[in-house]
Amino acid sequence: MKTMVMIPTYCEAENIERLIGQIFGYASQVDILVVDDSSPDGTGQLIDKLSVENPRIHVLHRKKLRGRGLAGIAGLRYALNWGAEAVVEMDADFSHDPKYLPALLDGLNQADVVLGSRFVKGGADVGRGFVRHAITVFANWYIRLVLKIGIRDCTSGYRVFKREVLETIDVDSLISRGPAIVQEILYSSILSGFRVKEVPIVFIDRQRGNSSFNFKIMFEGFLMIPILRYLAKSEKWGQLR
Ligand SMILES: Nc1nc2c(ncn2[C@@H]2O[C@H](COP(=O)(O)OP(=O)(O)OP(=O)(O)O)[C@@H](O)[C@H]2O)c(=O)[nH]1
Ligand SMILES: [Mg+2]
Repeated sequence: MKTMVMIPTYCEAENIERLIGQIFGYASQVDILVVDDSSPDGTGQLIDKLSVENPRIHVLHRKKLRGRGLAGIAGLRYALNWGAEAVVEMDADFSHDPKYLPALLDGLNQADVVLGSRFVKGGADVGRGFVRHAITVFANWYIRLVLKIGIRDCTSGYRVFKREVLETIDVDSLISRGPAIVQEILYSSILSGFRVKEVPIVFIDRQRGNSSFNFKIMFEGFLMIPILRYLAKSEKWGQLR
């Protein structure tokens, strides 16, 4: 299956080269796309150099409005245009261990969307401080309650989609500009009737580089959830987007 691993980056120069090496080690058949938002630490130039050496490394430089959501949309669009039959999304900071790639890709035999999940048997959230862990647990409870979905790890950004899912939900119509894109895509996939499977992962806290997490981003994310629910209930889904 033609597979693209899409990694959004903002200041990940300390991580990205080693990560790419490990991804090819665990999943030699994939192409890798890095979507960089003009990182001031030189991540973009580093990937340019790597992509010249290896044509299976692709890079998309975004110059205007920065954001995890906007970068994700651009990356998924690129992967579809490239002809991907499966698209993996993962973070650059090693929280998403590439060793799980074979299990995640294998999950596509039973589902259309496969999530790397911290909250199913065998999964874990390791090394995060009490506050970050509590925020994640609360966010999952809140998202399940508001969106009425039976997913254990709704905030996991480590997942795989079949091409058909991304075509059906229409990535260009997504409205989230920040990390809430993760929930919007998941919810949209479920509303469209696709099967979701959760595969256990042990999530390790970022060891190098700087976090882009802050409370503004967190509150924007919380606010997006009832908006998504409202759009779905009022059958404006797809029209307002
Ligand atoms: N292109 C792009 N990528 C981003 C942006 N913000 C974050 N990312 C990337 O999205 C992924 C997740 O961001 P993280 O900073 O790890 O967010 P987090 O996991 O909530 O927080 P920490 O792990 O504590 O840093 C990483 O690969 C980031 O480099 C952005 O504005 N643009
Ligand atoms: Mg992270």
